[in-house]
This record gives sequence, structure tokens and C-alpha cells, in this order.
Amino acid sequence: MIFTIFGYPKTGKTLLFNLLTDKKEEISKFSAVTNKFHKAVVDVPDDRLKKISDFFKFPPVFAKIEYLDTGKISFEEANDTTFIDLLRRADGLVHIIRAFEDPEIVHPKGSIDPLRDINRIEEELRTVDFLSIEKRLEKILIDIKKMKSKELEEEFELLQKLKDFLEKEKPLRELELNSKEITIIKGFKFLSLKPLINLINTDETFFNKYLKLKKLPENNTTTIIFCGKIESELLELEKEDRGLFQEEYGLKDYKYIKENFIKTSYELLNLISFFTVGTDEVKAWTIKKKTSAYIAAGKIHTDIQQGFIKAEIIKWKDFLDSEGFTQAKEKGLLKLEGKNYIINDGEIVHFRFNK
Ligand SMILES: Nc1nc2c(ncn2[C@@H]2O[C@H](COP(=O)(O)OP(=O)(O)OP(=O)(O)O)[C@@H](O)[C@H]2O)c(=O)[nH]1
Ligand SMILES: [Mg+2]
Repeated sequence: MIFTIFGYPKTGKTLLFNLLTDKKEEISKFSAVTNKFHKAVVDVPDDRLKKISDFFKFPPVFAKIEYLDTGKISFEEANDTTFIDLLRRADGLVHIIRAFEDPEIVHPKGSIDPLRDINRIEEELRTVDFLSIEKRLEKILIDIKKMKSKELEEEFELLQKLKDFLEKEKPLRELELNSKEITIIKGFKFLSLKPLINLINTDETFFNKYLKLKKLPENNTTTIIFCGKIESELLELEKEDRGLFQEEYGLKDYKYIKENFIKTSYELLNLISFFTVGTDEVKAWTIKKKTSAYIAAGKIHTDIQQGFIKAEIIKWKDFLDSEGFTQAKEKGLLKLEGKNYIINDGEIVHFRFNK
């Protein structure tokens, strides 16, 4: 799962990337424009997995999430296909918006205005999609003239619908699509269709004000507000001292972006985790909500899916409370389910399969 961080220059993208990944990439007020981007794969923290791993005394293998910091490349650089490509490859987009004041750091639009930036970036995403749709429609028209095709006609109709929607200045993620339509347009990797997290980077004086900002867009979009600078300062302190410091800033209940972000992105992308216990490790797997046992088995290995017999299922908490599979089974907490069983968040799953 890849999250790509983008936004105007000097909004705190690399600072955010460092906070999410514990890296120490250079951040700077003035440095020259480069096309360098950063990426890192990090563990998705999960206390439940840690507890199961403590029980078995096997190391935990956490689910992974990849972050990409796009650096100083932007829509404004003409023909920047590298940048658009980075966005297309993402499962989720993270638009970072500047809401902190600093007279030394110039905002390309001349002033600090988070809502303006959100709307402009939404417009950029829609424009990229609009242009690819127009191009494809032209091509289909030519092809249909040469040879009649039901598929092409269907695609044409659907793309026309999307185009009309974009013309109303709405992102595609707000359009309800059925599974057939989703399949037809999968290859386009439309940007305005991707789940979007708006991350507002503010400083302590604006924190409470922006927290109350009510007019932000909502559909399939989430807004998180964080204090990049303060957070990186907090992380330099010993854990015990952070509470005092937070109180001083009036941020007593402040939640660190790393935790907050992962939680939010899971919710936004409709993701959940299930766990497996192997011979020497316990492992977390990420799946979409409403995934069947059969599909989940395929995530682990095609052999397990092809030879699927049954899945043994137990809630992680029931397992720990019972102190093991045997007792859990005696209490009737271990269920035996078939291919179509829908896996829930936090279940420990053991697949029985024909080798
Ligand atoms: N005051 C203040 N400064 C910040 C905050 N977040 C980032 N900065 C500063 O903004 C400057 C740019 O931060 P970066 O993380 O390098 O921003 P960026 O978006 O990666 O910049 P480019 O990659 O050059 O576009 C640095 O000097 C940061 O210290 C913040 O919350 N408050
Ligand atoms: Mg940067």
C-alpha cells in the first residue's frame, strides 16, 4: 500500500515524511529545486499483534505501508510525467497544506490560505483526469468508426459520464460506481478517484482555530490537522518530558501524526488486519473490509487458496483470554469456516488446505 505525499513547495512534505518514517531527510527553508523523491516502507504499529507475539515468544511481522515524498516537483512544471506517475501509482494521496506562518518561507501563491490550496489542488487532480478522458474519448470515436464494438461503446458512455461529473467541478471519488464500472476504468488510475487525505500543517497558534474549520470537503476525503514543527521538537525530547511540553503549548490531547495518520488511512481505504501464527513468527496481513476467507488465503499464497479446505477463526482477544488454541476450542471460541466467510478485523486465521 503506497501513500504519496504531495503539495506546494515548502509545505512540510519532507518533515512529514520524516515524522512518519523516522528518517532524517534534509528539510530546508531555501534549498534549490531538485527532482529527488524519497520513499520508505514502515511497519503498521499494532498492539494486538505485539500481544500475540509475546504469547508465542515469536517475533511479530507487522503489516507494511509505503510512503513517498514527491519533493519539489509539481503540476506547474509542464509535461511532468514523473510527478503524475508517482501520483498514479499511489493507493492513497496525501495533500499537505501549509497553515503555518513564517516570513522567511515564501508561499508560491503569496499568502497562507488552506482552503484555497485545497481547492486548487483538487482542480489540478481533476484536470489531469479530464485530459486523459478527453484523449481516450477521441481515440474511441476513431476506433468505433472502423469497427463496431459493444465494449468500446460501454467505455465511451462511462467516460462521458465521468467527464460530465468533472465538468461540474466534482472529484471522481464522489461518484458512485458499480463494480463493473470500476473494472472498466481501473487502468486509467484516475487521480481524483483516489482516496485523499488533506493534512493541514499548522503551528500551535493556529491549531485550535483550524481544528474548528468546518467547511472542508468531505466525501472520501479526510482532513487531519497537525503541527509539524512542534511535533518534530517533541520527538527530540525524552518521552517523560513530552507531556509537560505539550501542556505548555496547550496541546494536552495531541495525538502524534504517525499513529493518527495510519489509523485514518486504514479507515479511509477500508482496510483491516488479520493475523496468522506460523512456526516461528506471527504476522499481520492487510485486507479490504468484506474480504472472504478464500481471497484472504490468496494474499498469503496461491497454493493455500487453491487447496483451501477450511479456515479456523478466533478473535485475537478470545485467544489471549483463553491462553491458547486448545482451551479456546474447548470453550467453543474457535470457529471453522468455509470459503465465503467474511474475515473481521483482528481475527487470528489458520487456513487448512490440501498441499
Ligand atoms: N514554523 C513552521 N515551519 C515549518 C513547519 N513545517 C515545516 N516547516 C519548515 O518549512 C521548511 C520546509 O520544510 P520541508 O519539510 O523541507 O518542506 P517540503 O514541502 O518538503 O519542501 P520542498 O520539498 O522543498 O518543497 C523547513 O524549514 C521547515 O522547518 C511548521 O509546522 N511550522
Ligand atoms: Mg521536501
